[in-house]
Amino acid sequence: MVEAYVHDNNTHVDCRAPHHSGKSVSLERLASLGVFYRHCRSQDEVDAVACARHYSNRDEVTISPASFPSEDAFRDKLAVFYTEHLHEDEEIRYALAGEGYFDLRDATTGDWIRVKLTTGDLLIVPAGIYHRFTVTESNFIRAQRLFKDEPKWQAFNRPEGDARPVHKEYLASLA
Ligand code: KMT
Ligand code: NI
Repeated sequence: MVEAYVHDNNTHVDCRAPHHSGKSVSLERLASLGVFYRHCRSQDEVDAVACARHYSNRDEVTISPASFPSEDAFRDKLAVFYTEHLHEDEEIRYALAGEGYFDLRDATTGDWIRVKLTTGDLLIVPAGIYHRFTVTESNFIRAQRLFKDEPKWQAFNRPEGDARPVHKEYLASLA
């Protein structure tokens, strides 16, 4: 079962720690934010989700100290991923190995909802939602990133993202 819970917002502790507040979050609450989780036992299952949602592109990424030229480069990348941001396209993330945390901002309550992805976990992140990412204390994840069209890497940090039409549309979809 996927682990999803409210983040404790403790900024004195490294982002890779669990930050469990003690409040767990249901798949229904995730779905109400437009975030969908499922476990896929095979690549075929991932492909079926991607096909049904008209995805046409994907790549693979490894995030660990060993996959960067230096410890500083690794830290810099983590800092970028962990900065609250949004994208203009829906994206799927699928954990091939290792583990990571996706934090999704609940726009209604302001909570950060943390979802732990381990091998075989797939997450659908809607366009326009504020989020951030980190590896866990294991410092390693290999993941597939699936895109609807050409990869749109551009990230709009908060608060610049507030003005993007995609964010307004996302908020309207919650109402
Ligand atoms: C994102 O959109 O923040 C990411 O894709 C993070 C890295 S993917 C494991
Ligand atoms: Ni992102």
